[in-house]
Amino acid sequence: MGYRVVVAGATGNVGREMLNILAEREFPIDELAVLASARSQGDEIDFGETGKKYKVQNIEHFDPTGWDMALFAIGSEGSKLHAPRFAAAGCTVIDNASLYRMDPDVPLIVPEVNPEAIDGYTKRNIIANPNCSTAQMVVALKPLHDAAKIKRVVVATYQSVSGAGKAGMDELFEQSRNIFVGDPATPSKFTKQIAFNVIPHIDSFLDDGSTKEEWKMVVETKKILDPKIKVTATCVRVPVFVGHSEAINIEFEDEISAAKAKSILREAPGIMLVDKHEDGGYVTPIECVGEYATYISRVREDSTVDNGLSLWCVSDNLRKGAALNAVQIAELLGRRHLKKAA
Ligand code: 2RA
Repeated sequence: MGYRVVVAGATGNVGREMLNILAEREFPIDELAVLASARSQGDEIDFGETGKKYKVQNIEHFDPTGWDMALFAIGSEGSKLHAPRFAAAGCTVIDNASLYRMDPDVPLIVPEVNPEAIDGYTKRNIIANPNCSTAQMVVALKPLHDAAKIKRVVVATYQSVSGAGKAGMDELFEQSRNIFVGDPATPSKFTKQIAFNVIPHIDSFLDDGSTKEEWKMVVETKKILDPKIKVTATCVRVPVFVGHSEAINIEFEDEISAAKAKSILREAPGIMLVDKHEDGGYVTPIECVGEYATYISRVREDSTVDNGLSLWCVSDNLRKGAALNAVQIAELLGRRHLKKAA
């Protein structure tokens, strides 16, 4: 006996990965509904590599009554319109948008970090999935925080264009091709040329000069891991198709050596430590595509502060940063709260 599951936004980068991962992990599904906007209604979509195909239904006309859970990847505007309607009909919404993340009545969950917080979902029947750059960082920070208490984090991100959706990927592809054939590389989705360039700007600017993407890393880390941790972030878009990278510097209350940190990370859930002091003895975004793990490399002591460490962290932003984490939340919800499947 399984669940009646909805995937909304199924034609986008994250929605497709949600379907792939539900199939790969053999999530117990009795019935699946695949939704998107009116534009995609009637399109056929693959359910991972199961060979099954589903017709896309228009979310506007879908009645969520009797459905157990809905994985949403439809952006904040879509979530605002539809999440309350699904939740009120008894269908638990696992939402990838930023809209509800900081709502005190909505748990913000990374299953390796704060699984117990999911119990609060009954207040609104909505569970939020964190921002991609936060998700992989808190997976890396959690076991180290448990060991030596983190005081402060300084992070610089190197975020792939798939974080900006299919349009971002198309823009990198087209600009690269145009540059090779001598055509203009005009920006449209991004604010400057992204091919052969980097852009220190993701999401909108805030009054203090930071960006919303940077703010998300600060407030979401506090909500998921510990409100006492100070975080300062610089978020940068780079010409990589899939896979976000982060250079993370951490200051701890207690002493922790690089060797100790590595032995902790080696055992930690969701983490793969690849850290050899030789050419290529670290992970780059290309190698993390299609994988579940958050990869950690370059763990070293930072002698410029007391109890400091620096490390490199890479993960598939469409998977751990979005779809995989959402499916892991669905699994957690099933285990802890829904009685049907094992
Ligand atoms: C990005 N944070 O990479 C977004 C995706 N969630 O732009």
